[in-house]
Amino acid sequence: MIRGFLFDLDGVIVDTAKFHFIAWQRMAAVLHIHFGQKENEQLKGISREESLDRILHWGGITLQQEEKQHWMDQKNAWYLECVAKMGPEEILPGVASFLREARKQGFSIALGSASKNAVPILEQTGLLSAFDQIVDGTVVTTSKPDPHVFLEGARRLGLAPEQCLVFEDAEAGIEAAHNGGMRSIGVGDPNVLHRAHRVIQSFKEIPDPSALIHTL
Ligand code: B16
Ligand code: MG
Repeated sequence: MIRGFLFDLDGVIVDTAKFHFIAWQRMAAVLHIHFGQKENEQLKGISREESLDRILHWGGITLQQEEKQHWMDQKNAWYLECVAKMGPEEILPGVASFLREARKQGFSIALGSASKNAVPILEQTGLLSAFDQIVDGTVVTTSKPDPHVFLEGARRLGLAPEQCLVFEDAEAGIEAAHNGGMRSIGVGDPNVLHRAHRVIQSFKEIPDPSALIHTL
C-alpha cells in the first residue's frame, strides 16, 4: 500500500530544465561546444558536476578541477539569475492542488532532487511547507539512477521503499526509483519514460491521490 510520495523537483514541480538549458548553453557557447535540446534531455536528474563532465566530453575538452569548478560556479550563477525571477506561477499545472490533497488524505511527502538549489526554488514558489522532508543535492552526492536520493527520502518518512511512489520526469530518475524498489509515475514524454508504471502529461490528470494509487 502506497503511503508516501517522493517528488523530483526539476521537471515535475517546476520546469527549471529550461533554466538549466539556458545556463549550460551560455557556457557551451563560450567553450565552442554544441549543446542542444537533445543533449539537455540527457542531463535531467544528473548532478551539476556530472552534467559538466558530460558536456566537456561531448566537446572533446579536458579541464583541470579548478577550471571545472569555475564553470560550475559560473553556470550556477547564470542559473540562479533565472531562479531569482521565479514565483508561484512557475509551479506546473495541478501540482499545488495535488500536494494539498495528498496532505489532507494523510500521505507523507518528500522531495528527492539532485539539485543543490532545491530549497531556494521551493521557497520562491511558496511550496517549502508542502514537504515533510527534503532530500536534495546537498544531502546526496550520487546521481540518479543511483537510488540513494529516494531511499533516503523513504527512510526519512519512516516508510519502506514499496510504500513509496516516485514522480519523475527523467529516465535516470525512473530507473533510480526502480533500483530502489519503488513504483514510479513518469511526468512527460511516454517515449522517454516508457519504463515508468504510468506516464502522465500533467498532474491535472490525477487530481485525487487516493484514486491514483488504486490505478497502479
Ligand atoms: P543544481 P532534479 C536535477 O534536479 C536536474 O534535473 C539536473 O538537470 C541538474 O543538473 C541537477 O538537478 C543539479 O542541479 O545545479 O541546481 O544542483 O530533476 O533531480 O530535481
Ligand atoms: Mg527532474
